[in-house]
Amino acid sequence: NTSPPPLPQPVKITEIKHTKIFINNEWHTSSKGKQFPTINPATGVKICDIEEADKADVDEAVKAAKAAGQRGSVWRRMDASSRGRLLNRLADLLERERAVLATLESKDTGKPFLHAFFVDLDGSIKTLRYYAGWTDKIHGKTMPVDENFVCFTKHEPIGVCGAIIPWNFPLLMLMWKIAPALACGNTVVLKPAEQTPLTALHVAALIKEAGFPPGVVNVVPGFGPTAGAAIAGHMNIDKLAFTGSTEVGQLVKAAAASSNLKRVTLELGGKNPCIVFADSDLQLAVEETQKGAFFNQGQACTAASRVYVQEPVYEEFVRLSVERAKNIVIGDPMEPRTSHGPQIDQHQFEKILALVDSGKKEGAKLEFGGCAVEDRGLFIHPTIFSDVKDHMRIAKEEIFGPVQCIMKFECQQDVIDRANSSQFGLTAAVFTRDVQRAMSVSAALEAGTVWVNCYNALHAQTPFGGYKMSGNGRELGEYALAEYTEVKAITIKLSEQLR
Ligand code: TXE
Repeated sequence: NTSPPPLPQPVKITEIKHTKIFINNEWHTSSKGKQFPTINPATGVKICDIEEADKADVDEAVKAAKAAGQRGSVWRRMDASSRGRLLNRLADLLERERAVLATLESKDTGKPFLHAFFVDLDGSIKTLRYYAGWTDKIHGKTMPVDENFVCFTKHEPIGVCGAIIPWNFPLLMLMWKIAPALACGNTVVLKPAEQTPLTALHVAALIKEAGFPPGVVNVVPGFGPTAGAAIAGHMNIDKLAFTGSTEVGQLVKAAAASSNLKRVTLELGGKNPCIVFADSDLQLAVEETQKGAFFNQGQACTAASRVYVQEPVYEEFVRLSVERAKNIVIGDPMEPRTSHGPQIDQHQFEKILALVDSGKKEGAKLEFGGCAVEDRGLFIHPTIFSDVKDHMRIAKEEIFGPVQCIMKFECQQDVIDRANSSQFGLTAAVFTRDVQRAMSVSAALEAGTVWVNCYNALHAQTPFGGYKMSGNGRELGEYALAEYTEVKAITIKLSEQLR
């Protein structure tokens, strides 16, 4: 029998189980007695109310996290290999709850259920398992110092790690933060985005079920200027990992500097160039750049938002891109055929449409889409502009919506300069069949990730992060361990030299 396995199905959820603040493995109501609604962006209907954390709740969460990580605590005394087993057990629970979590994620963000199931859940589980394997492999070094000293380093946990995450990949961003933090023995206070608290709270219940000691992970749903600012400026948070807008990235780094100089990693915006050379596999380039532009309704920091196509294949590239866009199915995110859902909220919806309008006004050629879906709330048609010029707003600003901007180029040196002329430097892509060219262009691009003949190829093993104003530090891979450890040098004086 060669028939493919049946597609996973969304789960019928009649009542959301976890809506409260999670501190010390217990559920708490808001200290201010406030709640906020979380809305399904596909329907505009409220899913449920969530207990709203503010500064006082963050203080409680930090107290719990600090106590959980102090010298002599269960967590601090736990063998590294046992920490790995706990992370793997959490991954097992994510596998068990995969359809539930994908359903919650789809309802809360509007992304198609199957994307949540196959992309977000897959990435989350793999991230956990990858860092589970690291727990007992975080080694120091021995230094051959002069005279009769022995010197070695230990990599120790930093302490309480604050995490502030966005709404575009709520579960995946949570795992990118907590998995390396816990692997290195830290404790965590995490604030999900106010638009999408559901999967973080469900995972909190699984963290308790897996057997993590109380206080090791705390989840404080709430808003940026209140709960988020309390984390960024907290005197007892030792490290902050933030993913979100560049503006807020600047605010949290300033707050970290003026409070206790907590370590900060930032993963911010992008305006990611893709360079398609005339010798490339054009069909592949069309597919990958378009998936890169429209994936997650364009709400991705890696969005392929500037596509430079070499002059001889430019017309054909535009034609094929428009053909391909016609096959995108806009609809109910729970339906298996749907490939395109709504934007997250009214604010983003309006920001995107304003940028689309600016593109029309500034003279870009609208090839496809270019407006909201009629009578359908927050849905926007996938949009393609050609003849985009570098000075236009749509070529410079992060749109964070389903808008593909296609530009023409003639020579390699020129396109590299244009690709690099941005404040951002997150990702970039090159399409060519020439290995020498792929290597030369990759070397010249100012970006933390360069994809060659592929797009959005992210792996738990590979570091991710930005040059320039796209961020500081790296997430994922072995590199992320350095962001979650302090290095201690221990120097011992011996009575005689070891020679
Ligand atoms: O981001 P915010 P928004 C970009 C994208 C998007 C724009 C605005 O261009 O259109 O940002 O999105 C918390 N102190 N990205 O407004 O506000 C907030 O509660 C501490 C790119 O949603 O940066 C949420 O948890 N925290 C991005 C998180 O910051 C604060 C993903 C992100 O929200 C805060 C999302 C404050 N003063 C948006 N204000 C990416 N890199 O993938 C807000 N927050």
